[in-house]
Order: sequence, then C-alpha cells, then structure tokens
Amino acid sequence: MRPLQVSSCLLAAWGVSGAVIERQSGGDGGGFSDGQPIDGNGKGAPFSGGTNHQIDLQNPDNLGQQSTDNGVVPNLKWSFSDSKTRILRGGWVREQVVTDLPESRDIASAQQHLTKGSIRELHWHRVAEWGYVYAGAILLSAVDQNGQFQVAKLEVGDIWYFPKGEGHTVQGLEDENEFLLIFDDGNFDAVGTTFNVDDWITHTPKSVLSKNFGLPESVFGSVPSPNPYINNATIDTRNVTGGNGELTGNASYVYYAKDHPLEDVPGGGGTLRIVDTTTFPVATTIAASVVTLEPGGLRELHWHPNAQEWLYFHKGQGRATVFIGNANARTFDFRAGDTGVFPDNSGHYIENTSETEDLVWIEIYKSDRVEDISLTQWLGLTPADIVASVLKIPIEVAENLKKEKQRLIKNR
Ligand SMILES: *[C@@H]1O[C@H](CO)[C@@H](O)[C@H](O)[C@H]1NC(C)=O
Ligand SMILES: *[C@@H]1O[C@H](CO)[C@@H](O)[C@H](O)[C@H]1NC(C)=O
Ligand SMILES: *[C@@H]1O[C@H](CO)[C@@H](O)[C@H](O)[C@H]1NC(C)=O
Ligand SMILES: CC(=O)N[C@H]1CO[C@H](CO)[C@@H](O)[C@@H]1O
Repeated sequence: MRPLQVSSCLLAAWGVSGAVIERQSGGDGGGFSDGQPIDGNGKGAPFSGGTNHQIDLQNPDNLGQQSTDNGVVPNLKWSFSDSKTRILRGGWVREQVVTDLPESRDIASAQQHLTKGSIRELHWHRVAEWGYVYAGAILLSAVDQNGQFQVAKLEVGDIWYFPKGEGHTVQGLEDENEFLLIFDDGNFDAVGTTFNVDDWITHTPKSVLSKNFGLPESVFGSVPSPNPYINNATIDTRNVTGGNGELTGNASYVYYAKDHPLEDVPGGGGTLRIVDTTTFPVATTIAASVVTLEPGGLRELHWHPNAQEWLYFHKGQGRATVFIGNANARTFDFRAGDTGVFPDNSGHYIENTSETEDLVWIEIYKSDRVEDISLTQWLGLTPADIVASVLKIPIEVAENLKKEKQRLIKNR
C-alpha cells in the first residue's frame, strides 16, 4: 500500500504551511531512501509496476536524488555481483569486460579466488596484466624473453605487473586467497587475448611435442583437456636455477607494499598510494592509486588529463558525480564489489556515504603515470579578478582559494 502512504505523507507535508518539506528520509515510505522516485518538492511519483526494490534502495541517485544531475550520461557502473561467476575446483573467477561496461574500452578486470595450492595454469596474454592481492598470499612465477625469471611471494597489499606476452602463473599459498586482476584492454574475452599452455599442448601433434622437447610422446599423455583453468598441487616450491637470473630492482614484476610507506595526503582525509612508473618502473601501461577515504571525506573535484579512470570499490560505500561535458552530469552510488569508469578528462569527485566505514577503492589508468588536475588549485592559480567575475563570487573568496591540491578533504 505504498502509493497511499506516499500521497498521504505528501499531503501532510504540503499541509503544514504550504511550505515544501523534504521527505528524503524516514521509514514510512515516500522518498529516495525508501526506493521511490519522489523528491518531496513536487517532482516524481511512486513506482506502480515492476521494479527491483533492493537495487532502487542501493541507488538513490538513479531515482533522481541529485537535482544537479542533467542531460544524458551513459551507464558508468558495473557490479561484479552481476557477472557470471565461473566456479572451478580450487576457486572461482568473475570478470567485467567491455560488453558489461561498454564505456570501459581501456580496461577489463576480474576477481579471482584460489584455495591453498591451486594454480592458475601457465598462460600468457596479448595484453598487460596487473594484480592486487587483497586476501591471503600467492606465489607468482614469470619468465621474460631474455630468459630472466621471477618467483615471488605476495601478501595483502602487494601488486604485480606482467608486460604483454610474458608467460606466468600464480598459486594460492594460504587457505583462501583472492586478488583483483586488471588488463589494459576492455575487450579481454576476444579470442587471441589469453593463451593457456594446456590448450596449446593438447592441440599440437604429439610427434611435434616429442621432437620439440626431446622426450617420448607418452610424456604428454596426461595433459588435461579441456583445460581446467585452475589446477591444484602441493606447495613444494622448487627453486628455479639457470637462465639469465632473476628479475630484481627496477626490472621486478612485484611492488611490495611494505617497501613504500604511506605518505601524508594533502587535505588530511585519508591515504592515497600512487603506484606508477615513478615507484614501480615495469608498470609502463597500467598506473594505479589505492585510496582510503575517511567517513565524511571527499576526493576533491578533479579530472585526469592523460587517461580514462577505471575504479574498483573494495570496502564501504560512496557516491560520485561525473561531469562529461556540455551540461551533462550524472551521479552514481557505489559500494564494495562495484566497478566504475569515468570517461577520459571528465570532471568528478568521490564522496563517502557511510556514517562509520572508510571507503576503500582502487583507481586504474591505462598510462605510465597517475596524473590529475585539481579544480581548486586551478582556480587558486588563476587571477582572482577573473575567477570572481566568472563565478560571481566575492574577490576575497577567489583570492583565498587553496593553491595546493587537496586530494582527500577531511570531513569538517
Ligand atoms: C587435486 O584435486 C583432485 C580432485 O579434487 C584430488 O583428487 C587431488 O588429490 C588433488 N591434488 C592435490 C595435490 O591436492
Ligand atoms: C631453495 O633455495 C634456498 C636458498 O638457497 C634453500 O634454503 C632451500 O632449501 C631451497 N629449496 C629447495 C626446495 O630446494
Ligand atoms: C629505478 O627507477 C627509478 C624510478 O623510475 C629511477 O629513479 C632509478 O634511477 C632507477 N634505478 C636504476 C638503477 O635504474
Ligand atoms: C560520518 C559521516 O560524516 N558520514 C557522511 C558521509 O557522507 C555522507 C554523504 O555526504 C553523509 O551523509 C554522511 O553523514
């Protein structure tokens, strides 16, 4: 009987003094926080047909909550919960590719879980791969074209990068291990993007395998087909020897979080770790920021001059308005497990919408560097008379705009 409640509460609201009373909260039905497209100022009406109430409750901004939104902005959000999860012996994987989130042409992603001992089989990609461990620990192994190799243990917060084409694998070391995978091409599911060794061996004549490896044909009689995608094994890491030695220093495929203490962030509202070629030299095509924003904090209004921004929300909940040019702007609600994409050079902010929880997310750019331009800093470094006349603000306000980037602004 929601429609009746709505109309009676609206009548009551109008009845008080003829003044408009905002009814955005309160549990008795009739506003955005009740999952209804009704602004309490005379706009909107209840849903009378099919609607997914849980999704409506999670996305008040899709219901029209932000009166400053305008024009047409395509969908810029995809939830991993809407992806098909591929369940396997030893774990699972769920992807987000360009057909899920069409605006994300530069980046595709996946979450992957491996149980203890499970191995993502040996493979390589036509695209570069970037990974972030957020649960457990993994053993990574890779080899480059010069016969240099790396075998490394990564823990929570550690990051890896495999250049396009390098052969690699990862194995779960703890009971449960999970990580985010990023690829620098949105069309990740296209044939010709991933090459699994099991598949190649299975579809090569046995006589050729025998000649190639100098071994009897029977050696390859048990290669699994179809490939299981995840294999299992005991954890008995044999040392690798030979070749041209280990990839270390600037050539390393691994960024260890412990080697990079968090620095103070301008604005004081949280922490921001920039992982690009200034701190992780091999990562020439994927740059990242790992951000924690305190309750009430704001990632300041800014844009990125060099790339589209792709996002993964790891904890908490927040909202962002994306301004894509002309008079087009749209607000999106995000929570843990969502991904998003902000078009190249679009203006945006990210705001916490939780009372208590930090908002944690990862920003990804198909670039060698994280770059941003701060609206506050730009205005602060423009002649104050110009800023005052254009924005119709007092000149003293324009003169006192901060001249430093604020990045993560603390709740005041
Ligand atoms: C791998 O999984 C199979 C099937 O579940 C099981 O029979 C086998 O013992 C496992 N091997 C190892 C080394 O864990
Ligand atoms: C690998 O090398 C290390 C250091 O040289 C050694 O301590 C360890 O026993 C070796 N592991 C195996 C499985 O041979
Ligand atoms: C390693 O990379 C950093 C950052 O790009 C650079 O400043 C440094 O000189 C490099 N070190 C070596 C030994 O090449
Ligand atoms: C604790 C706190 O200040 N939470 C705020 C997070 O941001 C939302 C949206 O601005 C506010 O409504 C909360 O009060």
